[in-house]
Amino acid sequence: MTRVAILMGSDSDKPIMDAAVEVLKEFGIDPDVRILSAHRTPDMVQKYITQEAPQKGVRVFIAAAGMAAHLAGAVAAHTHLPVIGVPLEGSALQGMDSLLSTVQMPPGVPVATVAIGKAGAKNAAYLAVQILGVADASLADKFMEFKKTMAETVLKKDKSYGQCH
Ligand code: RP5
Repeated sequence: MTRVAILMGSDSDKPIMDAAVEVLKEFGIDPDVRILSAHRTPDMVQKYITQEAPQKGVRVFIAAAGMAAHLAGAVAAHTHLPVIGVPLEGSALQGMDSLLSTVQMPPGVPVATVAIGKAGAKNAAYLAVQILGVADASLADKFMEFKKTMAETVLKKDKSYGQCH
């Protein structure tokens, strides 16, 4: 059983999406990671979303793809659960193509789209944790602890920078 599924359009997306897996693991979530493509394996995407994922207890989907990135939209077409889209680089258009094809969803079929590339992969995982935290107080506490540590790290850097100048 797992509460988060990470789908990516190709194994060439994996080096970037490993960052999302890492963040989720820091919060004690071992995601179901699959290579499924909206264009190359459309039937498998539908089968996974409607049959396999519900059996595994998935509550949030993260879908990452590059180029004409329709994976997140295709996932959103088949589920009532929240879908986070990660646009990836890799084409002549440096990810602008995937950003627009992921974010520009029609009304009624939202995809929560994060930044292009690795920063987006990490934020997709953080957002999934925040979504699950709505109904899981211990996960919400862990997220607040993470924010506190992040702030302390910045303050520490500020302090050491100040001493150098
Ligand atoms: C997309 O096309 C994938 O998500 C990937 O980012 C891109 C290129 O795929 P490969 O040709 O590397 O398999 O569907």
